[in-house]
This record gives sequence, structure tokens and C-alpha cells, in this order.
Amino acid sequence: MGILNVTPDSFSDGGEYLHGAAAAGHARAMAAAGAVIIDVGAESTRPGATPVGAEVEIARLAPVLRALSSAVPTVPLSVDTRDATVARFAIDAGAVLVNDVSAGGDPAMLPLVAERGVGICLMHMQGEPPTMQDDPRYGDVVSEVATFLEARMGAAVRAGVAEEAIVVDPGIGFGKSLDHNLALLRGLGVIASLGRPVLVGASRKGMIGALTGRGVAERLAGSLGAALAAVAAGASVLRVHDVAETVDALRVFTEIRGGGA
Ligand code: HH2
Repeated sequence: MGILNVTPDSFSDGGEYLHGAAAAGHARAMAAAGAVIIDVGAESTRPGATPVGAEVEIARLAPVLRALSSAVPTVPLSVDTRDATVARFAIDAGAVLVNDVSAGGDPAMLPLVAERGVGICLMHMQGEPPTMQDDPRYGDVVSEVATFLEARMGAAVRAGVAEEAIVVDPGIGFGKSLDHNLALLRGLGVIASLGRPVLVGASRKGMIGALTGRGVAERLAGSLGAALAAVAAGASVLRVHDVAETVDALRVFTEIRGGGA
């Protein structure tokens, strides 16, 4: 899953792809490099970010989704939003997956996903982006996250979402310390035992910076390390900024393990 942030303030690529032409070019390059989903987000959820509201999200998404429908017509599009109004707009514009970092926190989200027959990624987050990194605490982070995701899967199915339409995500960096992130990545098998594909997004995140001492622009190698470790531990979808490099790393990794890319 290639990341396309159409935001002025995302932590690593804010402001780069705000306009349709730049976004389309980047999407084309990610698709050519092997992205099989492009995740378009119009609201930063980095630590400290403030919500922007549905109108702003839709105004940012509209020209970009239009441009993508002709630039990458065969690549499934995902919309990264917590707002059902925004999701509805994006689905109408061609999105087939809702990537919801609040796991259906908007009461209208799960019924919408059910009604429109699209997929949903249910992600775990403790707290809210403005304050989520202020001293996050857990008893046993892996079992708490797994229990939350199981409950949200249940809520989605009760709302009419097909179980096969669900992807789950432990939410690396969303209300988690470095130790919490490491425990979750080591314990992905527990999340995978929920029976649905596990998505992991560690690309360029703070945990990579904490482990390598590198700034956001220099986290590629660390991100590749996290991506391979995630796959080894049970991830089946990787949400990344650097698609070409991740695909190469995965190809070598999976060939050596005997699985094929
Ligand atoms: N991380 C970010 C945004 N959306 N969605 C899922 N499912 N999993 C993630 O780990 C995840 C996500 C944050 O990264 P990014 O989009 O690069 O930054 P920003 O939130 O600043 O736009």
C-alpha cells in the first residue's frame, strides 16, 4: 500500500502532493513500482495534529481522486479518513477501501461500509492524535490491542460488513511508546490469529527515528528493516512511502524464505 498524503502537514511528505498533477505523478510512480493499493489521506493524524473537518478533507481529496481515476485507473484506491461523510465522497469517487484509524469511531462509518460493500481497515489507536503520545500506558499491549480489534471486527460484522472485507492494524505510533511498538511488531502473530490480514504502517515513523537516531528524510533503511520484520511476524499489507525500495526488499526476503513475492 503506497501512501499519498494530500495534506500540507503530514510528518514526512506534507505539502508535496497537494495538487492533482503532482499526486497523479506520484501515484503512477508508486503503481509502476509495485503498489497494489494507493492510500489517499487528506488529514494528518501524526502526533500533535489537529483535525481539519470533513469540508477541508473533501476539498483536498476531490481534485486528487479525479486525477487518480485517469492516472491509475486499475489500481484500487483507499481513503484514509475517520469521517463517514468523507468516506462516502471518496467511495463515490472510486475508493474501494476505507482506512479508518479510529476503527469505525464515527457511528455512520460501519453502516456506510456495509451498505456500499467496500473494504475497511480497522486500526487501533489509544487516545486522539493531539495528545496520544503523552505517556501512553497499557497492561499487556499485545492482548489489549488484539481484544480491541476483535471487538471492532465484531461491531463491523454486526453492522453488516462482510468479514472478508476487514483488514486489521495494530496502529504503530498511535498512542504507543517505542516499547509498545516493538512488542506489537513482535506479537503480530496474535493479531493475525484474529483471522484477517494484518496491515502495518511503520514507514518513516518516530520508532524508526528512535532506533536509528535519524531524521524523517533518512529513515528508508530503518523502515525497510521494520517492513521485513513485520512480514516475518505475520503482516500481509505494508503501508509505505517508499514503494520501489520496499518491493525490492520484500522480493529478496520472500524468495529466500521460499514463498515468492
Ligand atoms: N499511519 C498514518 C496514517 N494512517 N493508517 C493505518 N491503517 N496505519 C497506520 O499506521 C497509519 C495510517 C500516519 O502516517 P502518515 O500518513 O505518513 O502521516 P500523517 O498522519 O502525518 O499524514
